Amino acid sequence: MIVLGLAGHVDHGKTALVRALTGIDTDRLPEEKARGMTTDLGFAALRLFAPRASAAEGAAQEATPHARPRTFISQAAANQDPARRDSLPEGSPLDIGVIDVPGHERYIRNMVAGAWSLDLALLVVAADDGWMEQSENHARVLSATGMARLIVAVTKIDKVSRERSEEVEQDSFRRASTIFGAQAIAGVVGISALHGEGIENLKALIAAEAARIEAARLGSPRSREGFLFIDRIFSKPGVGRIVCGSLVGGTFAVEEEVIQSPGGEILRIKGIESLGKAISSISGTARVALNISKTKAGTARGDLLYKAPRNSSQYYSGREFIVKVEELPYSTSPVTKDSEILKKGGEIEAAVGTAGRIGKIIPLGNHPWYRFSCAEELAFPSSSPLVLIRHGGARIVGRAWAVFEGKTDRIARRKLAILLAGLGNASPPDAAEAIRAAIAPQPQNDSGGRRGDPILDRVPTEDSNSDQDLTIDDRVVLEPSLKKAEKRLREAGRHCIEYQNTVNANFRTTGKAQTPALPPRKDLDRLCALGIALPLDRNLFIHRDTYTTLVAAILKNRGPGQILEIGTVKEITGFSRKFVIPFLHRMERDAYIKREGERRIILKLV
Ligand SMILES: Nc1nc2c(ncn2[C@@H]2O[C@H](COP(=O)(O)OP(=O)(O)OP(=O)(O)O)[C@@H](O)[C@H]2O)c(=O)[nH]1
Ligand SMILES: [Mg+2]
Repeated sequence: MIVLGLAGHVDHGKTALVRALTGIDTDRLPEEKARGMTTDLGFAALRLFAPRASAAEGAAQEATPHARPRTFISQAAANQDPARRDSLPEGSPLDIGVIDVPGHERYIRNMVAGAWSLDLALLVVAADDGWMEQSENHARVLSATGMARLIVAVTKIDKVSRERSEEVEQDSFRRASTIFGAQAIAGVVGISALHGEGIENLKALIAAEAARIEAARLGSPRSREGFLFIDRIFSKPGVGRIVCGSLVGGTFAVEEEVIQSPGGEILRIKGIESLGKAISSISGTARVALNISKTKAGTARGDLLYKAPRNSSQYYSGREFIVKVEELPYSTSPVTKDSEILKKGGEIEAAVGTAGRIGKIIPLGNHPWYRFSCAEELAFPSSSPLVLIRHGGARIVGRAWAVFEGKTDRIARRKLAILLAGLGNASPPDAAEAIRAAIAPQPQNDSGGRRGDPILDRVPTEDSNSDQDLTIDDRVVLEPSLKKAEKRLREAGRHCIEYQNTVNANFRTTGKAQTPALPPRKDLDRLCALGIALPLDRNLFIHRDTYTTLVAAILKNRGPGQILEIGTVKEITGFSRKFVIPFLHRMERDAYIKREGERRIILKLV
C-alpha cells in the first residue's frame, strides 16, 4: 500500500477531490458536515492499477485540455532517478490509503499530523484563488517532513477561463518547485471535482507514481523496525480498543508485542485490520487498525507504537531535548526571517507524527543549536524531525532534529554549547554521536588516573551565580577584554595557554614561557563558554581554529578505521607527551578517534 496525503488552502477542494477519486466523504464529524469545513484528519481508500510503463508518463497530458503542458510533465519525468522509472507489471493492483487534512490555518496541527507518513502528496490549489497562504504553509510542512514526491492538482477549473487555470498551474508549479525542487513534482493536473474533468487524468498520474514507489520498495530491504503514530482511537463492542495509524517500515503481526511511548508500556497486538480486512500481519507503509491489549496508562492520539529497537538511540521520549534547527525554503520572501523568531527563544509548538507539544525553544549557543523543553513527555523516532509552529499561529518556523534527550542543568548546557559550537553545522546523527561520546563513561587515562574530561568535567568559573543561558548576542559581540584574549590565544597558535594555577599562566608547548602578557583566566573561561577557546584539560587551552587546523593536518591522507599513533601526532603538532595526551583526549571527545586498549582508531575525518 502507499499512503497519499492531501494538502492545500481552506476551501480549495481537497475533500471534494477525495470524494471524486474514491467516492468516500472524509468529512465524518457532525461539525465538519455542518460547516462544510474539514477540522480533523479524514481517511479513504482507493484502488488503482499499474499502467503500462510508457503510457504512464503520457497519461496525465492527454485526458483533458487542462492537463499540464507537455513540457512540465516530461521535464519532471526526465529528471527522475532512473531507478524510479521501474514500475510494477501493467495491471498490478495498487492500494492507496488517502489522508484528507483540514486547510484552515486554525487546524494546521491536524494537517501536520496527516503529513508525516506519506509516500506521495497531492497539493491542491483552487484555480479561482490561486496559490494562497496555506498552500505555502502546507507545502512547507510537507517539505519539513521530507516529502520527496508530489502532484499538484489545480481544482475548480470549471469556474475559470482556460487562461486562468493555466496561469495558476504554471504559478503553482513554479512555487512548488522553489520549495521542493522541480524533480520532486510528478506533474500538475487541472481538474474539476464537480464535473469530473481531469479526474481520470489525475488517477493515471497517481497510479504511475504509486507503481514506481511500490516497485522501488520491492527492490530495497525492509527495515525490521516499524513504528506508528496513533491518529484515531475508538472502542468496538466485544472487541476492545482499536487504534489507527500509518505504519512506517517493518512488520506488525498479531500476538506480537509493541512498546507504547511515552510511558514504555508493552502492549499485545490482538488483531490487525487493513483496507477493511482482518489480517495476521502487515508491513509498512500502510494504513492499519490495531486491536490492542488493555493499557494501564491509557492511549492517546500522538502516542508512538514501535517494536523493541535494535539500539536505544532510535527513539526519543522525554520533556527536554537538544535540537538542530533547520530553516525551510519559501516560494515567496518571508516578512521576518525564521531565524529572527528563534533568536530570542520563547514559546513554540513542536509537532511530530500525530503528536504536538507547546514548549520553549532556547538558543544553546549559536544557531542552529537549541534546547526544546515541554511540560508533557513527547516520543518520536530519531529519524523524524519536529515541525516548529509559531505558538498560537500557523507559521511554520522550521524543523528541528533532536540530537540529545535529557534534563540538563546550567553547567551541563554550557558544556554542551561548547561542544556544539565546535561541531559547527554537523549532521544530526554526527552531533548525537558526539554528545553520546562526550557523556559516555570515561576510561582511565595513560597515567592511570581519572581521565581529564576537557568538556564535561570543567566547570566554568565565570558568572557562576548567573542562572541565564548564554544568549546569541553574548557570542556575536565580544567585549573588548574578550577580544584581546581571543587575539592572544589565536596568535599563540600551537603554543597553548596553560594555567599553572588560577593566577599564573603561560603560553607553552614545551614548557618555555613565550610572552608575558596573558589573558585572565576568567576571559579564557568566557571564550570557552563561547566555543572560541577549547579546553584540552582543566588548565590547558587552545584556540578553536588552531585545534581545527591541527586536527585536519593529523587526519590528512588518513581514513576511518586506521590506527593513529601518538608519535605521528607529536610530530605533526610539535607537542610533547604532556600536551599530546590532552590533545588526543579532546579528539576522542569530539569523536574523531576512539580508544581501543592502547590504540587510537580514527572514526571520521574533518
Ligand atoms: N465549482 C467547483 N466547486 C468545487 C470544486 N471542488 C470543490 N468545490 C467546492 O468548493 C467548496 C469547498 O470544497 P471542499 O472540498 O470542502 O474544500 P476543502 O479544501 O476540503 O476545505 P477544507 O477542508 O475546509 O480546507 C465546496 O463548496 C465544494 O463543493 C470544483 O472542482 N469545482
Ligand atoms: Mg476538506
